[in-house]
Amino acid sequence: MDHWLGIDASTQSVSALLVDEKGAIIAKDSVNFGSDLPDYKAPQGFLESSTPGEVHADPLMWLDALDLCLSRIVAAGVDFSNVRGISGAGQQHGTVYLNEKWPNCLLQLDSEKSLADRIKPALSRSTSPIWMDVSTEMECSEISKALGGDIEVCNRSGSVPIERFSGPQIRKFFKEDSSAYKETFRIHLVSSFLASILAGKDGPIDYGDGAGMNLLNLADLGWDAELCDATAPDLVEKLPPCTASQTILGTISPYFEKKYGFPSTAKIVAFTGDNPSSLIGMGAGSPGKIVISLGTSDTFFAAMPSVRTDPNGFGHVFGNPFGGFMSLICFRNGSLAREKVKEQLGVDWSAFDEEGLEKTPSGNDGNGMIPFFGPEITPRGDFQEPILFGSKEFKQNPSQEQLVRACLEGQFMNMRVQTKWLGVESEVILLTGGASENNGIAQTLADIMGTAVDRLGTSSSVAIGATLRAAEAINQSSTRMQQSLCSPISGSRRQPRNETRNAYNLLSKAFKAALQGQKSPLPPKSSEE
Ligand code: ADP
Ligand code: XUL
Repeated sequence: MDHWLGIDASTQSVSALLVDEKGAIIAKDSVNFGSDLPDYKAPQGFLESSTPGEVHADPLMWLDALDLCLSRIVAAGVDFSNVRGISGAGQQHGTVYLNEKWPNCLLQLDSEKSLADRIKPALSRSTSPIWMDVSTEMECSEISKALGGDIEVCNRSGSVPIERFSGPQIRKFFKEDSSAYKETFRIHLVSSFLASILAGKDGPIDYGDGAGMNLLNLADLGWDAELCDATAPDLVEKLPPCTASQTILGTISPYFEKKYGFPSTAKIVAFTGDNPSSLIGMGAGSPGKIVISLGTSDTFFAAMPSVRTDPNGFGHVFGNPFGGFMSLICFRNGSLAREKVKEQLGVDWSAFDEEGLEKTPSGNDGNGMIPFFGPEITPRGDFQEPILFGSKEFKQNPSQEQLVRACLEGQFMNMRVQTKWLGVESEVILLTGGASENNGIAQTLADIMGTAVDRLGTSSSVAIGATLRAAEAINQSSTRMQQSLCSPISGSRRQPRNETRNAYNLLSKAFKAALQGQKSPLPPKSSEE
C-alpha cells in the first residue's frame, strides 16, 4: 500500500503525519521547539529581541526539528519504505538567506553530520524574520510610494504592503546589512527551504506561499519586476523560480534514504504555506466551501474561482494549491472580543449558546455593536472599545443578553460585509477553532451568512493538506483519502433559518451605516493575531 508523508513546519513545532492511500493515519509526531530543542532558547519558536517589533527564528532549529521528528517516528518502529511522496507546509512569510555554498551543501548532505551542521556554512544571515515580525513599517511605505500607492501593490500582488510579508522584510535586510545582502545567493521561504532540503537540490517557491511576499504578480504568476526593484537590488536573481504548487521537485535526497529508510524513489512535491495547505486539508480546495476558523482571531478562507483583490486592501490573496486562488481574511477581534464580553458581563459560554441567545430575537430589534475592543485589521482601524448603535434605550442601558447577541451578530455581520468582494457563492461553511463547538455561535453564523455550517473535527489540517497534495500531484487522486481525513463531524450541520433573513438584511444596512459613521483612525495593518 502507498504511504504519504506530510510535514507541517509551524511557528512552535515541526510535525509529521504518515497516512496510507485509504487515509488511515499510520504515524504522527511533533517536535516542539521550546520543550524538545531548549538549546535554541526559543520557547515559543522565536528568539528574544531587543529591537521592538523584530521577531526572528534560527533556521537551523527547523532542520534539527525535522531530523528529530523523523528519527522519533523511526524509533517508534514505523517503516518509511512504502512512502511514495512527501509534501509539506511552512509558516508563511518567513525568509531564509543563503550564500553561494547552498547548492553544494545540499548535494553533500550525508548521515555523518546532521542537516543543521551541513547547512550552517550556507547561511548568509544567521536568523530568519518570521510572520510575527512587525518592524518594517518604513519599508512598507517605501515600497508603496515606489509603486504609486498601497492599492497598486494590492492589485499586483494580492495584498497591500504588509510588515510581516517577505518583500518588506527583505528590503529591511538590504538596508541594514547591504554586504550580507550582496553575499546572498538565494532567498527562500520556510516552505521552499525545507522542500529543497528534502529533495537535496535548490527548489522553487510555490504560488500559494509566493503570494505572501508582496513580490508575485498574480496576473502573470511571475516575480513582478517593479515590486522586486522597489524592494532590493538584483532581487529577481536571488529568488528561486515560482511554480505551481503541485510541481514534483524530484526524488528524495540520499540523506533521508540512508538515515531514515525512505525508498530512493520517494518524490518530493513543492511545499506551500500553512494557510493554503490548511485549505486543502479541510477539504475546501475547490470553490463553494468556505472555511471559518474561530480561534484567538477569526479567519475566513475560501478557494476563489478567479483572481480578484480586496478593493479596500484588507484581505489577502494567495495561490490555491489545487489551482486558482484563495483568500485569507483575518479578523483580529475574534475570540479575544467574545472573551471580553464574557468577562465584563460575568457570564459563561452558555450565554452565547442556544438557550442564552433565545432570550433575544435574531437581529436584536435593530440594536447592534461594532465589536472591536482593540485595533482591527478588517476593517483597518485603531479601535479602542465597542460602539453600540440602535435605540436610545439600548445604547444607554443594554441588557446582558442584548450585549452577548450584539457582539456575535456584529462579528459575523462584519464578516459578511467584508467578504462580499470575493464574489464566492458558498454551498457550505466549514467551521473550526475553539469557539466552533458552541451551537449558538454556529447557528448565528449560519443565519447571518445564509449558509449551512458544518463542524470540522480535525486539528492537523496543515499536515493533512500536505499528504493530500502529495497524493494528488503524484497519483492524480486523493479522493479516498479526503473522504476519511476531511469529513465534517457527523450530525453537526446547522442550517440557516429562513425566518431570520429579513432581520439580518436590516441589520446589515444598520451595521454598514454605523461603521461608516466612524472616523477612520490610524490604520494598523501588521499583526494578524
Ligand atoms: P488558537 O488556535 O488561536 O489558539 P483556538 O482555536 O484553540 O485558538 O480557540 C481558543 C478559543 O476558543 C478560546 O480562547 C475561547 O475563547 C474559545 N472557546 C472555547 N470554548 C468555547 C465555547 N464553548 N464557546 C465559545 N468560545 C469558546
Ligand atoms: C498568514 C500568517 C500566519 C502564518 C503563520 O498571513 O501570517 O497565519 O502563516 O501561521
